[in-house]
Amino acid sequence: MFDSLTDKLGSVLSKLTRRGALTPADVAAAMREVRLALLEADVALAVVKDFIAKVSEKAVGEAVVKSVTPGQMVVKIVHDELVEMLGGDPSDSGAALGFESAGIDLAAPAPVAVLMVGLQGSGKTTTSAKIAHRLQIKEKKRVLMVSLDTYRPAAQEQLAILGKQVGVVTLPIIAGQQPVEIARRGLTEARTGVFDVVLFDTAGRLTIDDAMMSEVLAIRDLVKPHETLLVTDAMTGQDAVITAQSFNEKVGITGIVLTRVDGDARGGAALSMRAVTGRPIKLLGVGEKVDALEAFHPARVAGRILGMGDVVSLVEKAVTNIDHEKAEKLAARMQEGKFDLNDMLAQLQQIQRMGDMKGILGLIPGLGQAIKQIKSADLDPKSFKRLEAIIQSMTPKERRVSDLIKASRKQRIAVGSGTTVADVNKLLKQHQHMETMMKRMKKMGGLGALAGMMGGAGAGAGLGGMIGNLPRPSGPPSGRR
Ligand SMILES: Nc1nc2c(ncn2[C@@H]2O[C@H](COP(=O)(O)OP(=O)(O)OP(=O)(O)O)[C@@H](O)[C@H]2O)c(=O)[nH]1
Ligand SMILES: [Mg+2]
Repeated sequence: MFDSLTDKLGSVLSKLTRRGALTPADVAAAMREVRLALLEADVALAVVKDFIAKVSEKAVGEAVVKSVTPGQMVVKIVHDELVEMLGGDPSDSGAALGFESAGIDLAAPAPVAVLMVGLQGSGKTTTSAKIAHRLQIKEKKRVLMVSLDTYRPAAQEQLAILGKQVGVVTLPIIAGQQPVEIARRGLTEARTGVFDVVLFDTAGRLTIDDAMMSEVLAIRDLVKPHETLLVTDAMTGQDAVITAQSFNEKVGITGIVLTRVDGDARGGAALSMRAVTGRPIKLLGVGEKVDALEAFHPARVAGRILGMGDVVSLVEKAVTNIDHEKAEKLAARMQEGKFDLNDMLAQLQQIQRMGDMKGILGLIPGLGQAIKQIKSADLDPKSFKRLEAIIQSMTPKERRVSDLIKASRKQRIAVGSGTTVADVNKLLKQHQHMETMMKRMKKMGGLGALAGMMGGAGAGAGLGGMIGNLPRPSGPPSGRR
C-alpha cells in the first residue's frame, strides 16, 4: 500500500544520511519534499502540517548523537513521528506484540459484544468472519456471529456461509425478523450458549444517512458493545477518514479496521486515521480470504513505510552503546594519523560493545557492498576476543611502540594470551596495516581512504578503521566538511 510513499521518502532521506553536516536549509528542503510525498499519498493536510512542524522542530533542536550523522538522526526523528502519527509509542519496536494487545479488547464479562459498522461494501461481513475465526483459533474463544443485515438480499446467508467455512457458529436465521429483534435474540443465545464473544454484523449504506444511524444507535444501546469497530476501505483515501470521523461522532467507535490494504491504496487513510479521528486502527484487511487479517502495529508500519529500519536501529544502537568519550579520543588521534595498539584495543572493544558485528556493520548505509567482502571469520566475536587478549598481554610500552615486540616478547605475549606466535604476528601485521591506513587517510582526508581500505587492502585489516569511521555528525575524523 505504501510503495510510492516509501520510494519518495526513501530517496529524500537517504540523500540526507549520506551527508555529514546539515544546515537548517538542508533540513527545510528535505521537509518540503517529505511534505509533498505525504500529500501525494493522500494524507490529510492538517496531519501533514502537524507532522512537518514536529519533525522540523526536533530536527533542529535535537542534539545529534555522536557517531551517527545528522541525516541519520533526521531519519530516526521522522520514524518516531510516523509511529506517533499512527498511534503508537516510538520506543516500542513492535516486534513482540501479539494479536490481542493490538487487536480486539475482550476485557469485559462474557459474552463480550463486538459491533461491526461501516458503509456498504466496506468489508464488514468478511471482516466479521475473519475476526471471529482469529479469536476462535488464536484466542480459543467461543464466538457467535449474528447478522443484522435485513436489507441486502441474502446478507444473513452470506454470514452463515462464511461461518460454516471458518467453523464459527452463526445465529439461526428467522425470516422477517427486524435488526433490533435479531440482536436481542443474539444476546440471549450468546448468554445461554455460553459464548465468550458475540459479534454483530450490521447493514451498510451508501452514505451515512439518518435512518441508518438511528438503527445502529438502537442496536448499540441494546447490545452495549465493548468494541465498536468501523470497517472502512483504504482505497477510498480521505473519504475513509471522513467516514470514520462521522461514525465516531454519531455512534462512537473504539477502533478501525482498514480493509483492501492489499490493493493499491496510497496509504493516506492509514496515515491520517488516528490523528483525525483519535481512534486507533486495530486491524488491516489484506485480502479476501478468511485469514487475510493483520494486527496493526504502528512501529512496524512506520518501518515498512520508511523502508529504513536499518538506519533507525543503527541510531538506536549508537545511542545506547557507543562510549562517546573514547570514540572522541580515538577519532582525534586518528585525525592526526596516529594509531597504536592501544587504539586498536579501544576500537576492538567499541566494536564488541555494539553487539552482533555482522549485523551492525550491515546497518551502516552504503557499506553493504564493502561488508560482503569481509570474510565472516574476521567478524567472529571469538576472534575479536582473541585479538583483545593478545593486546592485553602486552606491556603498556609495547602497546605504544609496537616495534619493540621482537621474538622473545612475542613468545611471552602468545603464552600470556593463550594464542600462538603466529597469531601475535598476524595481529601485529594487521595493526601495521591499519596504522598505514590511518596515515594515508589523514593525507586523503577521510572516506576515500576508507573505501580503499575496504576494497583493496585486505578487508580484515580495514575493519577496525571502518568502525572508527562510523558516520559522524561533523568534522573529524572522517573529514567530510
Ligand atoms: N482485496 C480485498 N477484498 C476484501 C477485503 N475485505 C473485504 N473484501 C471484499 O470486499 C467485498 C465486500 O465485502 P463484504 O464483507 O461483503 O462487505 P460488507 O461491508 O459486508 O458489505 P455490505 O454488507 O453490502 O455493506 C467482498 O468481495 C470481499 O471479499 C480486503 O481486505 N481485501
Ligand atoms: Mg455485509
